[in-house]
Amino acid sequence: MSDAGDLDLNSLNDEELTQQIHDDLYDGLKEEVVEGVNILLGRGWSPYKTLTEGLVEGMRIVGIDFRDGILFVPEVLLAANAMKSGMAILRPLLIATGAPRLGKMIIGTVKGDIHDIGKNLVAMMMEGAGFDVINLGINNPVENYLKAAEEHKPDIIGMSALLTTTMPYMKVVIDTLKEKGMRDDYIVLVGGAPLNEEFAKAVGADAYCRDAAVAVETAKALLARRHNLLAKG
Ligand code: B1M
Repeated sequence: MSDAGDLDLNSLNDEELTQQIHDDLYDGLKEEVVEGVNILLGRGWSPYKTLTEGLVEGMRIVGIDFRDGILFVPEVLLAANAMKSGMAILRPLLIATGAPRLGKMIIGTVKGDIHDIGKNLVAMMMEGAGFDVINLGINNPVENYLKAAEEHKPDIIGMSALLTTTMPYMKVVIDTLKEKGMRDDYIVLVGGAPLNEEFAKAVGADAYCRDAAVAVETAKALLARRHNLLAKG
């Protein structure tokens, strides 16, 4: 899509550079994406603005062409790797906010699903907002959630699914928590592109989170509500 070879990214204005990052992400050009992200940060862009307008928007475009059969798995994998390199620069900046510690969350992508960019982004934003986050990675069977819940005693269990074929597994996890009498010990948040509020309700989650920023707001609100309820006895 782009001809990034001998282009001086510094010579582009913000709008052109953002567009170029989208193109470089699309082409899986890791080093160029990293350079673009660093330039935007150097120009005073916040890590969050850089993340959403530079990287997430770029990946949205990749998703459209993947859906339409213009891009295939190998190309999308390269794009995902370029995205992750950009995220690696932003992560320490997003989590180093010095926010007071609010609580603990475990989060993982469910069994059968290996998509992890959105889940990692949620983990980063939650850390930045003051949550301790235990990231369980991808392809998690229910046992992993149970083991991590027992070991880390989190306030929140987060689950991510990007496939219509894997999202029903969230119900397996929640039903197992119910069977074991553990469901009410946790706030369960779910997210991922194919989900919606109705689905979250149907599987018995506490809330659906459309994106990472909503995940942070929802976690804070539900945790505050829980603390109030506990205080009232
Ligand atoms: Co996949 N893939 N993929 N893929 N892939 C989708 C999801 C798809 C929609 C593409 C398409 O057709 N348009 C489609 C699913 C269709 C469907 O189910 N109806 C699809 C498919 C079909 C597949 C394969 C089956 C392809 C194949 O092999 N033929 C295969 C499945 C592999 C598997 O999991 N078993 C596959 C593989 C891959 C790659 C490995 C190539 C790669 C993943 C790399 C990686 O993650 N490390 C990949 C990618 C990159 C995508 C798209 C293009 C982008 C996903 C992404 O990273 N988005 C995706 C297209 C799309 O989603 N439109 C697609 C950016 C990210 C920031 O957004 O993940 O939505 P998102 O996360 C958001 C919110 O959803 C929310 O917050 C995040 C940040 O704002 N959120 C949460 C997410 N998780 C949350 C958890 C929470 C809260 C909020 O917990 C509290």
